[in-house]
Amino acid sequence: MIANVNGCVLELVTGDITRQETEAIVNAANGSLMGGGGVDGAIHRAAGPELLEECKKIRKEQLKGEFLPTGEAVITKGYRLKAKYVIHTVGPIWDGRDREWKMEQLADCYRNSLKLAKEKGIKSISFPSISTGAYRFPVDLAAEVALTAIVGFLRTDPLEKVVMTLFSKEDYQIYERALHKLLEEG
Ligand code: AR6
Repeated sequence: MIANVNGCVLELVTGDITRQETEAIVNAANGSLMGGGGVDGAIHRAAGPELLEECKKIRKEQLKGEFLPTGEAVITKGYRLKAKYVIHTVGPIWDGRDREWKMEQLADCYRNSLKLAKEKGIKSISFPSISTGAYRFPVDLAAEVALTAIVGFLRTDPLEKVVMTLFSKEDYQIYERALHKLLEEG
């Protein structure tokens, strides 16, 4: 599905984000930035070991040894990926509690990644469905939060292209329904 938001192409696709050709792809990382499973593992494998080296440097220098807080984002190069940059963000872990706060943190992941992309002059970016794998955020709620945050950002600050790369047909359909609903509401 393709929508136009304030002159920006917003596209939903199914597929593997490591193969996306947008200028940047977003990684659903954890605060350590040291890699992991899911999309994080796939991105590190496809980018090669230099990615972990740069993440270590960011932990040490930019974050002074601390973890990257939930909802925040940092940027590295893409190394062996087609994408020139990887934006790493940390989604909230869903445990059914603090629902509003977790939704806000998830929205922050999208807003802060887009903000960082804008600051770097990046024109196209792909997101995975942050927090809906190992972090167990319900996909229908995550779709609503993600798309509301993206559309809200683009309405004031458009890029050329934003892609949501969904890993399964089921997730794609959930995001498609959520985007239709959001655009109908205006
Ligand atoms: N391309 C696109 N989407 C993918 C890919 C891929 N190659 N691989 C998985 N997904 P998850 P989280 C989907 O678990 O929930 C890691 O260990 C997946 O099907 O990757 O934010 C980190 O280090 C799901 O829809 O991320 C953290 O510790 C979505 O990506 C933790 O998992 C997110 O699933 C983060 O958990």
